[in-house]
Amino acid sequence: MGFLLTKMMAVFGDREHKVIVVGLDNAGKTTILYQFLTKEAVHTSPTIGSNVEQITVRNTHFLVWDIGGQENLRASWYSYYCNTEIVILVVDSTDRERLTLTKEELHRMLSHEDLQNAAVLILANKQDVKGSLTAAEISQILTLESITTHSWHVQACCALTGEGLPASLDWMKSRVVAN
Ligand code: G3D
Repeated sequence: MGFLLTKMMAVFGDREHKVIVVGLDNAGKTTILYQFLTKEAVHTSPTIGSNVEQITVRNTHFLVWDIGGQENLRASWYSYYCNTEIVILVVDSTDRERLTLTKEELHRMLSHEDLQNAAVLILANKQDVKGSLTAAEISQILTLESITTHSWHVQACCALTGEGLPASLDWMKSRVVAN
């Protein structure tokens, strides 16, 4: 029965789309994922290893992998790339000092062959904090305009309130529908 259901879902295009959530430690990845799931902010502890959750947006199913962002874990991000349709890069918009590192990680990631067909959603998180960089400023620092090989979108958000996250999900849905 399970097999039949899986086959039917494949035929009708109702399959899961793989999404990975990356970003430096403390960017807000776990908080965003739980906002997607519960629409409520939760208390988090640093992501150790990876968590995977299913999110459904109006009949479109995403399988979302939250990958740890500490330095030792970043080296293994590539092992999650295979079959990824969307990369969500979470940026701490208050962490000006590490944006150059984020930029390097982003461009390194996009040069990986397993991600050549993936779309990239950059979440400029922590917009509630006074003095945080705007989405436009982050876009400029990450040199997003230079990315011509991948579809990308930058979205300002606040994981604590959920502001900006519904629009992110809409963009994700539009990307997988376009493919
Ligand atoms: P990570 O999974 O990327 O490592 P977390 O990041 O989701 O664990 O979040 C790291 C810290 O940032 C948490 O604070 C979390 O509450 C906070 N945070 C996440 N998103 C936002 C946001 O939009 N605004 C603000 N102000 N804080 C946010 P603690 O204190 O638990 O370490």
